[in-house]
Amino acid sequence: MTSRHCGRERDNSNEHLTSHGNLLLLPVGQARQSTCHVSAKEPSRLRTLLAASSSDDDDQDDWKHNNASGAQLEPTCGAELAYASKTSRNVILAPQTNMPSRRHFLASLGTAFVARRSLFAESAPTVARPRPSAPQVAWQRDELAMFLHFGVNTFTDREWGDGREEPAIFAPNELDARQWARTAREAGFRVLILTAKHHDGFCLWPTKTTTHSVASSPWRGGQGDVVREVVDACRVEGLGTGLYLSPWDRHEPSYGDSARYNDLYCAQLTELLTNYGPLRELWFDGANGEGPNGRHQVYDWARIWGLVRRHQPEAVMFSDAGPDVRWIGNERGLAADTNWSTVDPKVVPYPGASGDAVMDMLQHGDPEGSVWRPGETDVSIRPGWFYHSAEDEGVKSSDALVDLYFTSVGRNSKLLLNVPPTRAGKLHERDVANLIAMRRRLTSLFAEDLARGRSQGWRGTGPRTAFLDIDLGQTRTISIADLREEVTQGQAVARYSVLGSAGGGWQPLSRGTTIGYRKLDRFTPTAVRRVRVEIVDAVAPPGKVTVSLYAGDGQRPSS
Ligand code: FUL
Repeated sequence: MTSRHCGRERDNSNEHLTSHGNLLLLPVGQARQSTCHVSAKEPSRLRTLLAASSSDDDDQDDWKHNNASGAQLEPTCGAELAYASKTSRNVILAPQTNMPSRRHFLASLGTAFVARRSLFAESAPTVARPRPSAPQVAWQRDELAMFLHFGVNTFTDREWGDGREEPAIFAPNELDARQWARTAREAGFRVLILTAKHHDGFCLWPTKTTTHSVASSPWRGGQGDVVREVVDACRVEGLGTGLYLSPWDRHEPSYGDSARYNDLYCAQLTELLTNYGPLRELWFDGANGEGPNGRHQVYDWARIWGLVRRHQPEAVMFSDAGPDVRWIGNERGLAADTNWSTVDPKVVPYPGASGDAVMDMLQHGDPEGSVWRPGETDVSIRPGWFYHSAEDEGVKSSDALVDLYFTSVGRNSKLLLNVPPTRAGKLHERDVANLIAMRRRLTSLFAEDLARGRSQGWRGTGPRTAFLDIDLGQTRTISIADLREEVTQGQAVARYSVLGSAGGGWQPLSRGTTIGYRKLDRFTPTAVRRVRVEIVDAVAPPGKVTVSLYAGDGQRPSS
C-alpha cells in the first residue's frame, strides 16, 4: 500500500532529486546512508552544475577547499562520477539520465545536497547538506499564512460534513473576500489558503467534475466562484493564494473506487492549477476515510504531486509527507523546540501515515535527514476549524496569538493560522480585532533591535563550535533573543546558549538546540552591556548566525 502511495518504501528509494532544481550529491559512509543523483548528462556538465550551485564566491571556496583537502572527482561507469574525499563523509554523484520519467519524478521529491558555506572552512572539512529550494525559502520568509475554512459546514454548524448537504444551504449573503484579504494584510499575513473542497466534497468553485458545488447553490445566482473571489482579493491586497483540496470526499460516489476517484480528484486539481493564475501553496490533508460500502480509497500521490509540479512549479506542496513542506505534528500551534528542517523521507512515506516514529519525525525532523522539508504549524484562532457562533467567546486573545508566533515562527516553523469566515461570509469582528492587536504588539516588540549596527564577529573555537560577543555600547534591558541561521545555506546548529554581562561575569539568559530560519527566546528582563552567543554543537560547520536583541514589553508568555 505504501509503495502505491508515493513509492518511498522501495528498498532502492533513496534517490533524491531537487524539488525545484536538479543538482544532487550523494553522501556515503554516514551513519544513515542516502543516495542522490545529478541530472548531469556528462561529467563536464556535472562540474558546471557543481560550480553553478554555489551562488557566491564563498561557496566556490568551499568546493575548492574540499578539493584542497583531498577530494577527488573521478568518473565511474557510464557518466557516473564518484566524489571521494578523505573525510568519513564521502559524496558520490550519479546522473539520472536513464531514469524512467515516473521514477525520475518520485526521486525529484527530495532536495539538493550541496557544499555548505561555513565560517570554519579552515578548521573542518565541509560536509554536503540539504538546502531549500527558492520556493521553500520564500514560503518560510512569509512567516504567516491565513487559513480559511469555509463551506457547507459553516451553515450546518459542523466540523466534518457527511456529503449529504444540500448545495442550497451555502448562502453567504455578504461574502467579502476583500475583507478577508485586507484583514490578513493589515495583520501581517502574506498568503491566504482557502478550503476549495473539504471532506464533505462541496466545491467552492464551479467545477466541471460534479454538480456538488457553488454552481448548484442560489448564491450569486449560481454564478459564484469563491476561489476566484479569493484569488482576485489576494492580488489586490498583494497576497499570495493557496488552496486546500481534500482528497477524502464523503459526497463523491466514486470515492473508494481508486482509479476512478483518482481521475476525478486529479481533474479537480487540474482545474484549480490551471484556471486561477499562480498559486503559492497546495495543501493536502492525509484524511483517508472509508468510501461507500467500506471501500478503501488509495490515493495516487505521485500523480497528484506531479500535476502540481507540472502546472505550478513555483508552488510548495504541504502534507505529512511534503514533498516541500511537512505538517508539524499537532494542531495546537506548537513547533518542537528541537526542529530540523531536514527529514528522512522514508519515515513518513505518505500523508496520513501514523506511528510514534512518524510523529517524532514530523515534530523534530532529523539532523541527518536527506531532504529539506520544513514544518508548517497549523492552528485555529477558534476551537474549531469552521465558524460556529457558539465559539465566539473562544477566540484566542491577541496575547495568545503572539505566543503562537513565538512557538511557530520562533521555532523554525511557519504559522498557518485559521480564521474562519462567518455565515455572512466575513471574518468576525472579534477575530479581526485580535489579529490587528497581535500585529500591533509584534510590531512594537520587534521595533528596536538593540544589537543593530553593533559588530557581530563570530570566532570559531573548534570545527563545530564558535562564539560571538556583542557590545551594546551601554547597559540595556533585554528579554528577547532572535537568532537566525542563513537557511539558504542549510541548517547546522544543534546546541547554543545566550549569556549576558553587565560588567561582572557572564550569566545565562537562554539556551536551546536548533536555530534554523529563526529562533526566538524569551527570558526574564535582564540589564546587560554585553551579550555572548555560543554555538556549543553543530551537525556541520555552522554558517553565520545573525543575532538581534529586544527589550520586550515585560509581558510573560500568556500560557
Ligand atoms: C484536518 C481536517 O480533518 C480538519 O477538518 C481540518 O481541515 C484540518 C486543518 O486538517 O486533518
